[in-house]
Amino acid sequence: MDRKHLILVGVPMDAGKRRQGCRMGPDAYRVAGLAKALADLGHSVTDMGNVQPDPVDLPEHDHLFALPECVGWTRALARTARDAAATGVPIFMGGDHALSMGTVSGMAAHAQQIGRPLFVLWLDAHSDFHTPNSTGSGNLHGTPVAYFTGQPGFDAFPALAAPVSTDRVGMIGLRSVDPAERAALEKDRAMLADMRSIDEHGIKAPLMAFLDRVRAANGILHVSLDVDFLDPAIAPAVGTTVPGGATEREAHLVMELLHESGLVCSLDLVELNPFLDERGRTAKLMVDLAASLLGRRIFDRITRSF
Ligand code: HAR
Ligand code: MN
Ligand code: MN
Ligand code: MN
Repeated sequence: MDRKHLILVGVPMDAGKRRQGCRMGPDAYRVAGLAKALADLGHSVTDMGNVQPDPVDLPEHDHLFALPECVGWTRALARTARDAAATGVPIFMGGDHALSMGTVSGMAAHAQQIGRPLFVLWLDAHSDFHTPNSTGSGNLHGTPVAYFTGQPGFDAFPALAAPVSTDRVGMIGLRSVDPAERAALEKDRAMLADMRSIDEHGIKAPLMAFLDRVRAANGILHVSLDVDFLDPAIAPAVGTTVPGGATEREAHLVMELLHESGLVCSLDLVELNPFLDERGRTAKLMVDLAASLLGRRIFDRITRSF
């Protein structure tokens, strides 16, 4: 089997929105046994502990929640991602989704260094495509895709070493997109698969189409998995539940297909709020999904056509 060096990075970030609790995410993944589940697959696993945000000398903003702290996290995480990617496959244990401003921009810098384009698969109920100018909530976890694709309005944040153009972004699981995000997405070229289209065509079709694009461009793929991609009935531990999400079987299928693609270079596990969990079930499900992405089979296959 394809043995990888996996680097677990704790990101106790809670600054991307007002509702608190995601800072407990990294320890919930540790308690749920993420490192052992991945090591049992034959990978080498290092937990590098938790990252902290860089100190930033910026005033608080009157609309954007915790702007200086988010800028500090973005700086620290971009550096951490770029450095970790040089030696292995980083797995970012969040933390809220604003952490992807740093992880994706750092992975894009790594991709540029090795001369391959970075693609991003966004598994989420939300498109997180607001800019600081369009966000109604002022919560920066609703903005990371706009940042790392180079949309305007992010002057307080680090300049991007390598923007990820929107035609290298695929979103699967959409069912809560604000009007301003929709207007911006309609003008742009990201591949979008909402839950209605998944109901009609299945989840495999858009994923394989996107993976074909990555392969054709000799790209590498960062996967950003938001807990609310999943249906809240199976994954209650998230502050922004939206009914009608992916089922457990759909989510495992996505992970197994991603494993088989061999294209994944890095992974975010985001928006887990352990304060809202039921006896750790959401943390455990996220660990199981990460294990599927890294090669675990739930059982040995025995299908024969009839
Ligand atoms: N679009 C809404 C906003 O900007 C909700 C964003 C929620 N984002 C996440 N991550 N939970 O996907 O506030
Ligand atoms: Mn593999
Ligand atoms: Mn999100
Ligand atoms: Mn979401």
